[in-house]
Amino acid sequence: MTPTITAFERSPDRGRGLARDMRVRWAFEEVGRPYDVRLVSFGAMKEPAHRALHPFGQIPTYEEGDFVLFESGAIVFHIAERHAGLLPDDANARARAITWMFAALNTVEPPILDLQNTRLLEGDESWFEQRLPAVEDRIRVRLGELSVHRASRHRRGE
Ligand SMILES: N[C@@H](CCC(=O)N[C@@H](CS)C(=O)NCC(=O)O)C(=O)O
Repeated sequence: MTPTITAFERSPDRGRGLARDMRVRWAFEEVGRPYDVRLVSFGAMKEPAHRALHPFGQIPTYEEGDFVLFESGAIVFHIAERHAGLLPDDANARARAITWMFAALNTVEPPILDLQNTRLLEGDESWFEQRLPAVEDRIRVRLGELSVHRASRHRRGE
């Protein structure tokens, strides 16, 4: 059965691909599997029918018959576990790949999201200009840590 995912009917980023259905679409493309997309409006996302699929009334969701998932990371992981191409077979290499998946979602994404929320939701606040540099700096620090890690692995020939 072809799975169906949900995506924004009207994207706040005007279709630039920043919504989290992108990572699910990307995973499907990488493993060469077909999928259907159901577009949902902001209103419909908060209705009981959609909340039955996603407790927080968000996208993306994943449906395959009666089987339903939410959370983009869990959906990508599900696709990766069922189809070759995204996760290595070797157990340790697989665990390392999963570690990076959690790191992306739990450690790298939060400061970036904080910047997006600060700009979108707090732009009119009197303290916005004072807060912004600290928010931006946390992203720089995190991305800097990634660069240092990559460089040290490169030096070790890994
Ligand atoms: N942690 C969730 C976040 C889902 C999420 O924030 N989705 C956004 C689109 S990228 C959404 O539906 N926003 C609308 C809303 O929260 O009302 C995931 O990775 O799937």
